[in-house]
Amino acid sequence: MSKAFEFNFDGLVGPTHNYAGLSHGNVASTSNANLIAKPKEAALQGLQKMKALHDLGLKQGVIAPMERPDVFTLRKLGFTGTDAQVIIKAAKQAPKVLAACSSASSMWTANACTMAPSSDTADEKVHFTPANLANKFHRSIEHPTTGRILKAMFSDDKYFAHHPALPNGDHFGDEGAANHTRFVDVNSSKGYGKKGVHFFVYGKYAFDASKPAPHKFPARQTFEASQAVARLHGLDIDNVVYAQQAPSVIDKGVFHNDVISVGNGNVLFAHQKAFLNQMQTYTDLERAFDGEEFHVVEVGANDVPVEDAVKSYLFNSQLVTLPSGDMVLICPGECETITSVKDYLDWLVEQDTPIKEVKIYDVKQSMQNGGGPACLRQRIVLNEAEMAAMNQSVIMSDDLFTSLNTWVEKHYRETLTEDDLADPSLLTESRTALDELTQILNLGSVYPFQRV
Ligand code: SUG
Repeated sequence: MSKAFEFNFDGLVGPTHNYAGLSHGNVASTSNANLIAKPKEAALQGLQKMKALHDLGLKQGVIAPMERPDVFTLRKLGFTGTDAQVIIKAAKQAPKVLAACSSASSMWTANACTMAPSSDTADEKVHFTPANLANKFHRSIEHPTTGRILKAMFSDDKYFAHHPALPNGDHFGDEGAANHTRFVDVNSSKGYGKKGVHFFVYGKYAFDASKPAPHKFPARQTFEASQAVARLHGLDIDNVVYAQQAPSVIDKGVFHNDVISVGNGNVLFAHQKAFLNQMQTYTDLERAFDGEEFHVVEVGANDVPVEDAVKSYLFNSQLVTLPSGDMVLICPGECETITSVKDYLDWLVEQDTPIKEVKIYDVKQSMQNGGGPACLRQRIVLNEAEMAAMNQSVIMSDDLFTSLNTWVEKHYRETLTEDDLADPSLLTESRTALDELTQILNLGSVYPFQRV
């Protein structure tokens, strides 16, 4: 098999980016509710990060946002009339429902799906399962369009297998790659294309109430959902490790595992309090790695308290391997302003660990809703044949970067508040922008308004 590469597919921030306090358990989302959002700045910040990683020699792509406000969902909830009337009525009768149907939350593409590379699956195809995001209404309405966008990016069924999202409801709550990491020895001749270890982290058991679970905030990912995704993707059970997130850290605001740990290649970078059975988790990963070198870089609670990890999003950094073979941690700006984290990072790069460098990017607009650099990207591993077979228009390049910047400048508002969501012209603006975007990215008619 040919060499495989890891892409980061970042979510393009949609034109309705706003702060509506929709995510109970996500401290940034609830504490920044009603802040004035800057959609244009948010989208440009995201594009800058994509371009920076592209310029580092990494493979970078882009995932289109959702159609918002979602009048189709509002109609299912009983709002009638023209599209404008639906929005005006929803704004009057149920403003929080309108806000949920207007969220630009699909920008956090770590939650778009879970994927498995062809090296790891029984039928040797690349598998995708969009996440049902069942725990949050505003996110649970993403997966049908996400599934269509993924199919428009990876359409050739000789190489790509697409599953529908898991059945909806709390029992099979699935948050996608935010709770899934694939480990692999990238130094082999196959690069990311060697058979990897799939690490699924869940917050609770759905069918066994006697097991530990958080008390204050919801556990979004269930053990049963993780198992279902592993089954659907045809993974070899010897190459799958499950671990439970510590309920105590979920109750401190760690709503996804990617807020407390991140992995890449043969390295796990994790907080000391991340997992319910921390030592067992490390042992299980080492065993699945089958005697090959595996590194755990653990951050002690005395160095970085969980609260500082949540505020800084230290673990929502992207851990990437540069073409030189060195690993770099791509951190959000907030890691520089929280003293314990800054001191830790200054110390880390002086140590003998696989993490050689730290780079800081400003994604503050996303951070204020609880989304750091790692939330904004979905990792997709493809070999050369699969890369040739995919939609080439979604791959980042100097030209695409220029087109997308021009597109954002043309269509996006400078500011947006929750009250502005009542304005029906936001729908027209958003659809005009997305119609043009589907042409830039060669996606076809993926949006509901393009399919009526
Ligand atoms: O699902 N925030 C998102 C943040 C997702 C972060 N993703 C990862 N950790 N992978 C969420 O809670 C806030 C929207 C609002 O309140 O307006 C929101 O949906």
